Amino acid sequence: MKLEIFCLFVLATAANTERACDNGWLPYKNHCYWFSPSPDTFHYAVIICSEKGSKLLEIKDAREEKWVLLQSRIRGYSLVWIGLTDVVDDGQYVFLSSGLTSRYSNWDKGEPGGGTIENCVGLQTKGRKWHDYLCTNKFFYVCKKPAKHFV
Ligand SMILES: [Ca+2]
Repeated sequence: MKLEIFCLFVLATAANTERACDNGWLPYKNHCYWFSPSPDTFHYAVIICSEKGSKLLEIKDAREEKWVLLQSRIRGYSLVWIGLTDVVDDGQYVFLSSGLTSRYSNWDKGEPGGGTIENCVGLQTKGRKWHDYLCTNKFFYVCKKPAKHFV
């Protein structure tokens, strides 16, 4: 009897998770994340995320970043694009979706250092720091959208 109740609980939990995020998306703190199977340019990553009804990852805080790093490293990514760019005003990095500056930042020493040449931000999964890169580089990326209900 106890085992049956436990099984029901597990099933209910699994069903909840499925409703919160579509297949292929991972839930974390009220959001769903999709990890790209292949690397692409910053621009193409933005298009793919948009087509999926989501945004290229905009990191809110160190905790979320830590979780993304974990998920990225088990997939063998060495770097992921994040949705920050200074393409409009060099040196002024803003979120791609809102145009606003990020409260959280995690630049490596001497970064961003690419001037007007490098205008897109990548998170290095080994160094766990941000660097600016040529937007035409091809890196793995993460799409993010709100979960359908809180998990
Ligand atoms: Ca720049």
